[in-house]
Amino acid sequence: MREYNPNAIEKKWQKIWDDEETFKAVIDKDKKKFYPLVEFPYPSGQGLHVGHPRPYTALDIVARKRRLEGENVIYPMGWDAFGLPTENYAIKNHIHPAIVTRDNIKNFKSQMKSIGFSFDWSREINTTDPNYYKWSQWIFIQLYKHGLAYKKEMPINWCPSCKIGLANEEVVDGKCERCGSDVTHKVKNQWMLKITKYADRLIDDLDDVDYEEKIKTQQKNWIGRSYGAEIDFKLKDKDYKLNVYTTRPDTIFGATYMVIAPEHPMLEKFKDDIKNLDKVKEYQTFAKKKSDFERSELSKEKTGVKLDGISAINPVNGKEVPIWISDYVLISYGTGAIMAVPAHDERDFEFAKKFDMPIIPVIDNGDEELPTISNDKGLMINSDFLNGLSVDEAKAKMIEYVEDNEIGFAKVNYKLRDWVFSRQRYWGEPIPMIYCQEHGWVPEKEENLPIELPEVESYEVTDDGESPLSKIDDFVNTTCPICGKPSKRETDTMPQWAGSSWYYLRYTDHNNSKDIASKENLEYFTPVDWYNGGMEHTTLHLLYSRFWHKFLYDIGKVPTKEPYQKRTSHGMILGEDHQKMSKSRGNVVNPDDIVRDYGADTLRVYEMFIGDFRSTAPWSDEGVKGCRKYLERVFNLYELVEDGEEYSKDLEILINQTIKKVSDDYESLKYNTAIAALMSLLNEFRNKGTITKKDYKTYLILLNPVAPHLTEELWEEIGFEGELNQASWPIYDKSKLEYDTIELPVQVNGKVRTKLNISKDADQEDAVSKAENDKNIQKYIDGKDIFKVIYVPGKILNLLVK
Ligand code: ANZ
Repeated sequence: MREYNPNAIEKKWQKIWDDEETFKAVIDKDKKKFYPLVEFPYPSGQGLHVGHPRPYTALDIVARKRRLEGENVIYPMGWDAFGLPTENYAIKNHIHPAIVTRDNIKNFKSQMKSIGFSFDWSREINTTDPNYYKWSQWIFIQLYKHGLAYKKEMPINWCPSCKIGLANEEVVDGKCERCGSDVTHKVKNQWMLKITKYADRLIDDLDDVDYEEKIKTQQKNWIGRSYGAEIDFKLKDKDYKLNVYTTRPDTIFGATYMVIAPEHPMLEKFKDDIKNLDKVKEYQTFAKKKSDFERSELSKEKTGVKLDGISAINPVNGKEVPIWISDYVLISYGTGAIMAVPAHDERDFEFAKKFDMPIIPVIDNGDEELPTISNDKGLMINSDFLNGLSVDEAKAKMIEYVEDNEIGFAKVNYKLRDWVFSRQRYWGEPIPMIYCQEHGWVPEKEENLPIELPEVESYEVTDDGESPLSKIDDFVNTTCPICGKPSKRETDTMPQWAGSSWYYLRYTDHNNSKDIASKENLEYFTPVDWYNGGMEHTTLHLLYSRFWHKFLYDIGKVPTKEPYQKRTSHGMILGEDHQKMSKSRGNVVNPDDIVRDYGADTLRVYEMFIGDFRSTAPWSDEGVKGCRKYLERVFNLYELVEDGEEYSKDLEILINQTIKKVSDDYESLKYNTAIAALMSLLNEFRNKGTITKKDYKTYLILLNPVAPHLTEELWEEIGFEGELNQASWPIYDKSKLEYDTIELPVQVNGKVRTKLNISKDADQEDAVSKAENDKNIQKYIDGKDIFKVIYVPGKILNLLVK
């Protein structure tokens, strides 16, 4: 066996691909385009991690295969480079974040190149490049002009340690996603984007795309559309209506008390009437410390304070009901107030039990214990004019009733909140807005974009939580684009999600200085045909970018309603100890080491062979070695090759089957089984001892998408025409997918006695003579007379004997 030296081979081919711009995508209207996309990374200081190459290799396989099938593939890569870790690193080490970013990108890029991805590097983008973020700012201005960006005083999630406002999505289990500190609340004037205006379309248009079902479900749940009603409860002896949102207007006769959020404005308004105001205030302070997540946790012990001195009237029966404040009602959802129906709602039930409130069932559910939650089958009771109706009928009737009596209306609600778009940080896109005493907020003139980040001495957030930009007079002081009078610039920057909300558009025309991308390029290349990314981005990035895309579609900038035709996701790669890889656990595997010690092709094969692509998989050094061994055997396969322009006769069917399997599997995320099929074909080659050139050629092409360097090298070595990347993907012969021989059941007097391996087209004479020579059959026919033969070729042979 000759020695396989991947490092030399890999460097050689990477250079050829670079020099020849093999993977550069150019518009060619005669060819079908294919746009696969993987999430561009945040270029962190740690460099590439073995988790990164998993999706990159997967779609690289599809990209390479599709090119061989004659499609025009655009497979781009870039850098999502704004973000806190770089800024924090810059602060700590006194290096400009732009320099940190540049160095990190350099490292990431060389790592990626060493793995041989077929990215079109000529289209590389970087979200921190002013030529890129100019267009992020431009999109912001369009959003503003269309009423989709606005400033609002918001109780925002606040991380006291990062000193930064967090979007709901950045709060995980009540803690800051980045640093793990407990998140509190703070009122801030923030730029908001009205993603809620797109809530319906973000749900309904999921019908038109091919996303994995779990991704669709997560998006729908996140948007959380629910159908219900808003109903007014008058305060007793006051001219004030307390408005509640309920999805269950049918249960209103069971509303025995009300709960308002501790932040509800009614509390301020009636502070003179509330006799226990001290207790109320104390509770407000207590609630402020918790995140929405903690507050709405089901299992949590219920807390609350009953308002002393004010109460409300149930509008359908005139009964007086007490009002409580409790943190399980959130100010940010519905109206911030609820009618509590303890008989049919779990939280209300727990609360009522704890504070001894009456519980009145209004749906007859037989003997089931309260609270009955899934009560769609029972009929209404204790509910006056609703009695005897089904839940659905009662809902409709109640909505009609409240509308007729002008005490409410039908209402659709969404869990989705508008997107908090401001960050009081340095390392982000400056929000291109100017505040003028006379004209209020005015967008910067488009011809002045980009508004570049100024050089600063210190990136530290100010203690009052304002952006470091607020301390730079040169930046802050400007003039009003309308009247020219001295005005002040916005000093907040955009969140990390801005640049990634439209990057896939920029790849199609990344140098365009007049537009986000030209119409022609967008029309040719978009939408993205296949986007693979992590499940952790389903409710953040994926939703945000769909929102921006729909907006751009509405203003005529992009040709399609949806950015991504298909979305799949991959599982995480764990450490050898089956734990998430992390520095502190010491179980991190560096892809550079694998490339150096085993070769990039081995890394690629292993990353795909590690297990089902959608599932998490633990790393194993043994597994890596196994993949390396496999490639060594491929490297030595040439020994078996003899001349021959056709497939070896006895391998023909297996090869056709393998072409079919590998082709199908590469397209359906079953990379591991495709590789297994190639490994077993290799074994058959070895068993046979010799193979034809055609056998070899097909094998190299099938393996090429996974192990591109090695296969190119072998292709060149044996002298096949051109480079492998210009070859054509093999097409299997449908008539040669099954072996001719079948297992033919043979019956004697109607009972199956054996199965014969026989050609499926064998004639009767042949079949009978084979049967007569079979030991199992001889037992039953010896000394007897075959008086009749029933034979259905390929199905059955029945011998009738006497
Ligand atoms: C009465 C009722 C009876 C309710 C019943 C439920 C069951 P979704 O589906 O999530 O939209 N709710 C309304 N606003 C709330 C807030 N700000 N904080 C906490 N809970 C709130 O849920 C809507 C239901 O959640 C509403 O319907 C309300 O309780 C509660 F048998 O009203 B329901």
